[in-house]
This record gives sequence, structure tokens and C-alpha cells, in this order.
Amino acid sequence: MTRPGPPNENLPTIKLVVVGDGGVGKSAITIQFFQKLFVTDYDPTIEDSYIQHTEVDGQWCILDVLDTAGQEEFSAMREQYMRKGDGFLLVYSVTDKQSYENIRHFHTQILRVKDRDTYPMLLAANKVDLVHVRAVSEEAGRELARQLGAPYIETSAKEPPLNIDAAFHEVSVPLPVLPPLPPTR
Ligand SMILES: Nc1nc2c(ncn2[C@@H]2O[C@H](COP(=O)(O)OP(=O)(O)OP(=O)(O)O)[C@@H](O)[C@H]2O)c(=O)[nH]1
Ligand SMILES: [Mg+2]
Repeated sequence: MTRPGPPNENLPTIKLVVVGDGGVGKSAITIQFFQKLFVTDYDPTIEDSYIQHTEVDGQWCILDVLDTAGQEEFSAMREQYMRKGDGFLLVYSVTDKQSYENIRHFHTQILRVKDRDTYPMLLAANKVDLVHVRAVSEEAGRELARQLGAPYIETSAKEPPLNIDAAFHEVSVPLPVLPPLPPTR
């Protein structure tokens, strides 16, 4: 028997924002999640948005993911997209120590923009397949996650992908799934 698909009426939307330095793999993770393929080229993002129906804790919703620009030249756009996020994936690359250190800046800026002491975020240590050039240990990653009060996950967008679905799921689950607004007439 096939499971019933998503209902067609307007569903609650969960907006996730993927942040982190340039080149850490934000687009690779997002495209692996949505399109089940690994992009090997590096094409710096300005801003891309992806949408799909998904089931979170038995509730169908629309997952709306914003893949942001990590390159410094686009940093002026940050506050604007941070305002829109219900949850954030903080991504660094385990091959790039600086990207790990910069996570704190993203975390601080999100809390400042949201004017909150805590906010749903997940720390993703990406590119763990590159074991020979790894520069940030799992221990260091877990310690940072502990300090930020965020769950920690190790990911790889490369085939075979590691923990990509889990990362998007884990950051969505703590979010309240609000009922949709009534349709406007
Ligand atoms: N080996 C390996 N390479 C990866 C992984 N994730 C991304 N890459 C590669 O790293 C490069 C940069 O990846 P992107 O996803 O474009 O990086 P980004 O974070 O979106 O960069 P900006 O858009 O500039 O912020 C690409 O060549 C990817 O193929 C991974 O998990 N493993
Ligand atoms: Mg990108």
C-alpha cells in the first residue's frame, strides 16, 4: 500500500537557512538533500532557495531552504536572511580551521538579529570524507557545539552522502509547526 501523499491545502512552512563561510559545502549539502547528487564544482552562491514537501514528526509541511552566500563580499545580505529563518544550519568544513572559528560570528549575529538568547540551530561539520586533510577534530567540533548549545552532526555531501537527511531533519524537528494562515481572498 502506498502512503498518502501530502495534502494539497496550504501547509505550514518551515524556513531553514544554511550559513557558514565560503566553500564549506553549503550548496553541496543543500543540493545533495534536494536533488540527491553531489556537485563537484565550486560555484560561489549569491542566494538560492529550494522548496519541498516533507513530513516532520508526522506532520506534512513545506520545507523552504535558503542556501546563502559565504563569500565575504555578500555579507551585507546576512541580517536580512537571518530575520527570515525559523532554524539555521551552521556549516563549517573540517578541512578549514578558519571556517570553524567563524561559526561563532554567525551564531552571535543570528542571536542578535533575532534578539534572543537561544535559537534553533545545528552545527554541521562537513567534508568528513576528506580524512587526510582534516584540520578540525570531532572533539573540537563537539566542544564548540556544547558551547553554542546546539546539536552536532558530521556530514559529507560527497557520495555516499553522510547524515545529509539527518541534518535537515534534526534542525526541523525542534521547530513548532504552526498551522497555516487561512487563505487570503
Ligand atoms: N570532498 C568533499 N567535497 C565537498 C563536500 N561538500 C562540498 N564539497 C566541495 O567543496 C567545494 C565548495 O562547495 P560549495 O557547496 O559550493 O560551498 P558553499 O559553502 O556553498 O560556498 P559559497 O556558496 O561560496 O558560500 C565544491 O567543490 C564542492 O564539491 C564534501 O562533503 N566532501
Ligand atoms: Mg554555495
